Amino acid sequence: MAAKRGKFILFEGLDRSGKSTQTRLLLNAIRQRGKQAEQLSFPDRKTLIGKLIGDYLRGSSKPASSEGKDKIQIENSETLVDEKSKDIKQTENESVLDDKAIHLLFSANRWEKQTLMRKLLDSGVDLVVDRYIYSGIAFSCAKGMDFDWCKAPDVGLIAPDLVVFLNVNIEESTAREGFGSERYETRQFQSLVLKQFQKLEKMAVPQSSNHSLDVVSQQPLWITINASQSIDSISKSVISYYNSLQDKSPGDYFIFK
Ligand code: 2DT
Ligand code: MG
Repeated sequence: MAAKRGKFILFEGLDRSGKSTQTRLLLNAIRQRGKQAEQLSFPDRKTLIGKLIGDYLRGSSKPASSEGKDKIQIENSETLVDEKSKDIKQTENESVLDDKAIHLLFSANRWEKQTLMRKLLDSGVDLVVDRYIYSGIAFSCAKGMDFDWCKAPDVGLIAPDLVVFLNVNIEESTAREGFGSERYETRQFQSLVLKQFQKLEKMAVPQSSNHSLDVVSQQPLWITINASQSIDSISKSVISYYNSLQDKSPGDYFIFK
């Protein structure tokens, strides 16, 4: 075990907000100092659970926005039998795509990485993570799901030391190359997700005005960065926040409550 545990930095934001780029830049900056750092991304599509999630995200059906979408309509007319059985088949096929089921899979995908994450942190390795708990809550609540229900399966997970929320203008992010290829990537849904992220931001511990993070806190610190700035200036401010994080001992983590 190392004398100091690694730091856990999380990037959150909408699709195409620059998370992957900033994750890579922070990782490089840490490694250049001779410190070990590893990158994790959620969902981790390589695990068995992650493969189910990947199939779901690549699926063509649009995000559900109402509870009970899978309720089968009862019809009396015999001419509707074919339509009815189509409905039933679709419901069977989509049972794996139920909003609650997929939410739990995203959470399970985090739980299956906990042992590894603890081991890395305790041996002094920094973790730079692309999406985690907050995406889990924001994307599901954007479908109209209950906040407490969405939060519950993640309670007990190791929480990050610092959350960097890359706040992007939706006009900009949805126009970026590659946007629109996966399930949640519609402008309308992204704006609902953004509202949820803004709620989470209000609940989080804000950055202190003097830019020092040595605040005694029971929660990770949340930094919102304007993601329309240049890649370089975003990266510079991320690194300066990283530099001001307090050292902690192995086993001493924030736990998501
Ligand atoms: P990427 O584009 O980053 O691969 O994410 N998502 C993610 C959820 O709905 N719940 C979660 O818990 C996580 C981690 C965000 C794919 C999509 O999955 C969403 C976008
Ligand atoms: Mg994406």
